[in-house]
Amino acid sequence: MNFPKVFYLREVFFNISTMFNRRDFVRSSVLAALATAVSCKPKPTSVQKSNPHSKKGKPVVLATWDNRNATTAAMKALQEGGSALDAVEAGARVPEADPNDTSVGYGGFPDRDGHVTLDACIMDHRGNTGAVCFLEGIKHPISVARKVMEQTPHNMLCGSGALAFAREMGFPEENLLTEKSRRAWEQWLEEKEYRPVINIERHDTIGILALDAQGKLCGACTTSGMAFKMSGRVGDSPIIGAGLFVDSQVGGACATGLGELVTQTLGSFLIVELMRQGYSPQAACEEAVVRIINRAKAAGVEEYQAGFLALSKDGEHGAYAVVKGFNYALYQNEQNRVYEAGYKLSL
Ligand code: SD4
Repeated sequence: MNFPKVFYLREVFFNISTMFNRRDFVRSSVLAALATAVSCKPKPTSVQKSNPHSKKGKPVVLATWDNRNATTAAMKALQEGGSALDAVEAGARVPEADPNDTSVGYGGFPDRDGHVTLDACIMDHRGNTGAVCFLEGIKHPISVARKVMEQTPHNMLCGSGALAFAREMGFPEENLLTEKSRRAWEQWLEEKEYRPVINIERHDTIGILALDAQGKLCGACTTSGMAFKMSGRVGDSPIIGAGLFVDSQVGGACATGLGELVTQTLGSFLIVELMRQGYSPQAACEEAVVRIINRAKAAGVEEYQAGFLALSKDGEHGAYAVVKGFNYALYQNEQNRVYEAGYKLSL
């Protein structure tokens, strides 16, 4: 049963007590015993299922896709005495600066009007959050998101407000549209006749989680979003709970893939809450993928991908995707490796 326990029990009580019309004390004692039995029922073993590559051990850095350069930078930050927050920021800045990564920062594919617009968020081990969305002309939105968290009373700044804040904080403005991305956009204009298409994806967004040796867990997520999106479109990546969620007492999770579906299911928050209820990181990721598939069916979305990563406070990880092709980088026990994630649907 996937309902949070409290909600589920409340429903059980409400339905049963209405049926019996609150008749007598004996019956309510039976109900109490029944409820206790439900709550003590052992969890099915599938919720404790572990990832075949999962180990325990701190420190650990986990990132979506083959972002081994990012996990290296994050681990280096930790080894040099930086915090888990420094680590995820350092890691996220690597693909942001890479002109060949067409899903993140500099060189990201533009929207359908030819503008590169960026989304990012960051979350620390205390539960503080910062985010920017629809930001143009700044190569490192993750660092602007961190400044939002640390220097403002707000969670998120958007568009021209985010840009004005970035300028105020001294971030340089640059043209982020590379020649390669401009050509890809022009070709898309010819083929797609300027129609918004929901399932165009390149899938290289980075979500990154770092757990330091002291057990502090932080996360970051940064993207240029869906390629050739409508102007102003914001995906899941800068939305706390959707593209990223962290609770140092439990674990963290991040997402990549079709942002509309990830946002509609609040996938990262869901995973952390399932881990809080005793799900392993792997089982929690698998459940989040099932929710995505159900949502896609209901919305009539046919071709899509979404993938999740989860990291527990003990350093155990999980990874799962809708379809084949999602991989991730794990830096743990002095090894920096890429693994293929499991997936639910075979095409
Ligand atoms: C978005 N989730 O904006 C992002 C896209 C993505 O790899 O993950 N691409 O919907």
